[in-house]
Amino acid sequence: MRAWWRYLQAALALFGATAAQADPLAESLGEGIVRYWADAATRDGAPVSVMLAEPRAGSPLAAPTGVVPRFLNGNGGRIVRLDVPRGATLHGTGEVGGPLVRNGRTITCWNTDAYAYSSTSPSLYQSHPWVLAVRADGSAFGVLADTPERITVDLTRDIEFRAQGAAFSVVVIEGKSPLEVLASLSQLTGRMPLPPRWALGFQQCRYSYAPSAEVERIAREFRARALPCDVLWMDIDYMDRRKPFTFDPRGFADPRALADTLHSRGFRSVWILDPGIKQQPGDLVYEQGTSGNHWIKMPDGSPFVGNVWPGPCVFPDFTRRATREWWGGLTARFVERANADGIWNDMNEPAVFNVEGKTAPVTARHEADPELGGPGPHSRYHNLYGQQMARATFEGLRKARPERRPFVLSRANALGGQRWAATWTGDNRANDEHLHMTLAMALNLGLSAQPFSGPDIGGYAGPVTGDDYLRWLGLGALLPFARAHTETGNVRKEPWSFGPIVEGYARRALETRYRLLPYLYTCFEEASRTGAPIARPAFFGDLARTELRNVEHEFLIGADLAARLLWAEPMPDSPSLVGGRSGRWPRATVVAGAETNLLPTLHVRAGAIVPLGLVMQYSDERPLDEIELLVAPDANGHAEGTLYEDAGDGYAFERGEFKRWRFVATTGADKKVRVKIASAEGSYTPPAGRRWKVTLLGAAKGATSEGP
Ligand code: NBV
Repeated sequence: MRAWWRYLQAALALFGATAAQADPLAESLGEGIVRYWADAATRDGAPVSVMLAEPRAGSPLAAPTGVVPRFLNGNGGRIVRLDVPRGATLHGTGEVGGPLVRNGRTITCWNTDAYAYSSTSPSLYQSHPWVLAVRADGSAFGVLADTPERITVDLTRDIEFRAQGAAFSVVVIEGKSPLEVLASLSQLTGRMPLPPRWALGFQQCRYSYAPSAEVERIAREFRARALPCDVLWMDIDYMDRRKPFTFDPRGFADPRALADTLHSRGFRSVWILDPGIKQQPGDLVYEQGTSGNHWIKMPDGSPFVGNVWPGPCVFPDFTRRATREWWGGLTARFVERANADGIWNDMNEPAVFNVEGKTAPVTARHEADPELGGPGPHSRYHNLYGQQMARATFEGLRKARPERRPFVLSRANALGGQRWAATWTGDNRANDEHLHMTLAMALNLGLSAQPFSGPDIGGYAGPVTGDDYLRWLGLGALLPFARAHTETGNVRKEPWSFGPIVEGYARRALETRYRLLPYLYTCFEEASRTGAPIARPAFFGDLARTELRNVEHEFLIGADLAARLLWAEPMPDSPSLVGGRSGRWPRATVVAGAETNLLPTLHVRAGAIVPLGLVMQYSDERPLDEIELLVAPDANGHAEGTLYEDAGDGYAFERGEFKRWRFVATTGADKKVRVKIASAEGSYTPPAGRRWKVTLLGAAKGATSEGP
């Protein structure tokens, strides 16, 4: 052995690590995607990959990636390190508190019930062992540690993964831009399916609206006050003694009648279902689960029992297909009884009360199918528990109602779980720290393959002032998942709870979302097809301007619309994508009367056309017979834009029943802006009498225009 090698080994040993080998084994998973293993023996002995949507055999490598992982062994664990190029900013890492730029941060992927967490909590509800690095020149690479097990992602010096469990590979994705890397990531891990259009509407929740008369009262208030809203949520108090799949015989005696009333007023309903099933001999679900061998077991073969809402509970082993099918069937019968429109999976880390670690013991046993790696301990399957529960729920709904798109919200999840559920950022606090980090959290989820997320608008824990409520709502109403929620016993947080002035602005914030729905739906469709995030960091708007990398007071919705949170600007002259006099992001007024520093301003990219709909009280209140095209011509008088539309639910769009309109605007020598339909792909028939209205922005404001 050469002397320098021995010195290196000795030096590494001092830090508790030893070099395993200089050149890892590399195999291609597609263009610019390389899977690295410590060596062939590790690869051959490693458990099956579960972070990728499909098992993939590697093929011989064409070109290595710009960064190559180094596999080290130390202190009985596994360490993988990658260099971070100078000036690169790091993002992603899934659901994490704190800033958008993750350089210097450390997190541990271990799904945790993190009530009232903080910006430095090491583990929240979801696991995404994934880092997106954006180099100073705007090119990007991503690094995925392909393991569901507990793993620490340490970005304090470079990119370092540390884990104790089974061997895993590291997948590196190269791209000319972050969007290109995210396209490959979603190709590997799966994409969010196109949700039903109503799920893009505003949603109101509380722990809990109960009894059913209270739910109806909330529905009436929304409509009487002309506050747009699509969905009301049922939290655990609708249940009979908090047992999943039951209804409180007094408060929710006739859930179907409630759903009918809600539907007649244009509301959908989403109902919560937790995984813990009360250990109660004679109880139908408990008996079925026991005879079907559906519970997670202890090493001695007895079911694992943990305390949650209903008391001592057993927990379905969602790593088994048979158990997922059983649960999917229970869920399907439940939505039939309640005529429910969507399902909310909560407590699925799984959360367990009054035990160390607040979850099942790592030694508990799962009878996982070979597809997930076969029977194994909870230490392997913990981070997949919520994901597989969401999968069971989604697949159950899909099977029971093949003509409807399922809507599932899941608190716990893992990379890849975007295929089955949307998410929210858990039990946040109604304080400044959370108000400020909410955007970064939603953005980093979007940079981790989960485009469909948002916070508890108004904050889950603690009271909120009217002004802060408006800050939450203005921001939240522009994020992909827009639901207000708060905990039991907290102050009321409906939009009318803070007096008429706040209510007036709240109405404007909600109307803004509804005006944006056609554009938002276009962004959702793009996300479902390409993996592009819906909410994007401001720096996506200009990758060359590295000073934008940590801008958290502005963000993009798709590529063409930017929002600016005036209240979040760190200093008056902080770096800004939309500010300055360049006119590159002219301001758009989407709803009149929304002028307050508490609500975001909106800006359209010069060169873009953004389609707007009409203000509605719920997303399908009336046909979209008028579309307003916000046209912001660039310096050459040119602009382009897209609108995607379809029936809003069902799967006819997969058979071509959609319409993808492409608009092009040009400016003539007469200064007139002419907007034309450049193409109209698909066979969906838009509402009869569709009108197009053109509104010019920026320098073109006031010029004459001609619509399509
Ligand atoms: O089901 C009650 C709550 C729910 O409102 C919240 O959104 C979840 O994050 N749930 C947690 C369980 C109890 C938390 C204290």
